[in-house]
Amino acid sequence: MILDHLKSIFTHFDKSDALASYKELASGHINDTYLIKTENEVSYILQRINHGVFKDVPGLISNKTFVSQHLLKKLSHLPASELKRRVLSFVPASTGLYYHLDSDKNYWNVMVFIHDSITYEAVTDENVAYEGGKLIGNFLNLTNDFDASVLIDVIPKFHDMSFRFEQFNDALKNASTERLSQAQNYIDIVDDLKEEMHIIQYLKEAGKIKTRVTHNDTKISNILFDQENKGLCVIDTDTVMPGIVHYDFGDAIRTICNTANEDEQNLDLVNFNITYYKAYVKGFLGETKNALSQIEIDHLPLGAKTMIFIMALRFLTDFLNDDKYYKTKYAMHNLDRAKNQFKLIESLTQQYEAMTINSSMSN
Ligand code: GN1
Ligand code: MG
Repeated sequence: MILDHLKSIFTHFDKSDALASYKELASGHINDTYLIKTENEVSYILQRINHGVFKDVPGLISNKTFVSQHLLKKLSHLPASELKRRVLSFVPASTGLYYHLDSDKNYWNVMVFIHDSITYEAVTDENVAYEGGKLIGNFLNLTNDFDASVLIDVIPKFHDMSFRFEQFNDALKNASTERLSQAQNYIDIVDDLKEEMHIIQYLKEAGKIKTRVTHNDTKISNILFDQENKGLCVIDTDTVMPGIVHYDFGDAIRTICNTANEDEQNLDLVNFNITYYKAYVKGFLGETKNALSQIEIDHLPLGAKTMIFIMALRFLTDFLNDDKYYKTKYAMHNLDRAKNQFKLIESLTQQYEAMTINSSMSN
């Protein structure tokens, strides 16, 4: 029984209290996440990290605890009650480590739950898009002087386009004929976009785009808002590592400007919301514009398109691989996710000119 198992895991984190109830939070695609409540009525997030995906879990845990420590220092002017809501706080196990390794070789970690916070799977309010941009921009600012050399590459080449194409090409070779034919139209789209989707990577490799500390999973469901819809805290810092601004800008746009959820099957509902894009850009550049070079700013729209594409490509690759990587709820789930992302690219492309960043967008 899950309850008994979670109870026993929790004893390794707090011996003076006990887990009383749990609720699974099923929005993540990789880890198992539970909101738990203890007998003393304290709420925590208890998480089992997928060590098939994350090969060095202790390294991942030290990355995210380092990031929290850095943010705590940067925000130390805030009152303690506010600080607790702005920075993820990890609970050490009785060993002193910030994880527990169970007898099945599973890694668990615990975070303090941030009360009175809201998350979204899709945005329905322009102000939420603006606040999201502000918070992601602020995260990049706050981590700008963070010593990236203490971070491990949790997933090497995570957003490297050539690497994702290699995986896609391997999947094409090994896929079943049935899945290949179901995916054919989308395989053709991938080919058509291939060159354009490498532009940002080439600029990075040529040293024209700076490497920074980035979050790498800035989807809307990883942004906590307070009851007034002000951005509160960026969560899920599992993938924090060196990267470029376009990853974080783009992955947030991917989810904030999609008029539907990431796995919506009715593609008529999936469109790129340019109003939310402009609101997000305003919030984002308000925080970051002095830290970004002109070439970085000029390529933000392409960064958005590239990040949507990379997710489409990864979902399609996993579909061809018979769903080995992402959690799926039904047979066509990964293909539906890929179709959704390709539809979003199509809608974005129709409005691409209006996405060009100009000075009036940031104020
Ligand atoms: C995965 O597990 P989750 O939901 O935090 C994935 C991200 C994708 C996202 C798509 C380690 O994140 O890269 O953007 O799904 N994380 C990993 O929703 O692959
Ligand atoms: Mg994540």
